[in-house]
Amino acid sequence: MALQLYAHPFSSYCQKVLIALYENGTPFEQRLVEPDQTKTVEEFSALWPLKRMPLLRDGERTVVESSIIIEYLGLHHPGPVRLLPPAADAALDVRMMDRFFDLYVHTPLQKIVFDRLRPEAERDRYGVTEVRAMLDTAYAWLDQRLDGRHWAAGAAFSLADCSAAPALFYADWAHPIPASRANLVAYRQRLLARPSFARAVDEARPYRSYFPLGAPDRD
Ligand SMILES: N[C@@H](CCC(=O)N[C@@H](CS)C(=O)NCC(=O)O)C(=O)O
Repeated sequence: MALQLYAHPFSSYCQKVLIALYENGTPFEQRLVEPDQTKTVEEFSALWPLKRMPLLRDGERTVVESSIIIEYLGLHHPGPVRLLPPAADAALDVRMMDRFFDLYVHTPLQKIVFDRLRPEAERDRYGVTEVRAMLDTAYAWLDQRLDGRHWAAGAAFSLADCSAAPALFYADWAHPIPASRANLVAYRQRLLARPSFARAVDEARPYRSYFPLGAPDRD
């Protein structure tokens, strides 16, 4: 039975896993989680009451959390591209950068986006100011980290880059990366040029109107 991915093409955490699947040409069936797909939404909610995409089904096994799904794919459905290095110490660096992108780029980005979806009177201006400051700090740290590096951790494209690509893509829309952070700007461009991510970005194009802050007219 084919792997099934409950996901939406515009969702950044889903794109993180799509990149891993596309890197290895792993066959899977996408189950589109959209409000009008009621049967799929019901299945998804029953499988994972927390209702956070993506969710992978492998036969009777359910795997959640994007980083865990990518590690699971590497263990159970490996392909030519290893997204975690075999050496445990090198893998730690990849996992650290994966955590960095999720916690200090992706999480603040989501706060800005979800805040915009609230009724105006319920918005959290203080919280949004705080996470914008966190993004500024994260951008500054990443710019230094990326000095002389091609990918986020080690020499090869990894789980950390799967995490970075959609997080930086949308973070730059919500809170632009200053041109002065040249290493980070160049890294975001390298990610956009990676065929696996370019494909995910293309598949998400029809949904750009979903971006609550208004998508800019660029990638
Ligand atoms: N930590 C989770 C985060 C997943 C997540 O936040 N997914 C978002 C889409 S990008 C979601 O399902 N949002 C639905 C909602 O907030 O109701 C992961 O890594 O998979």
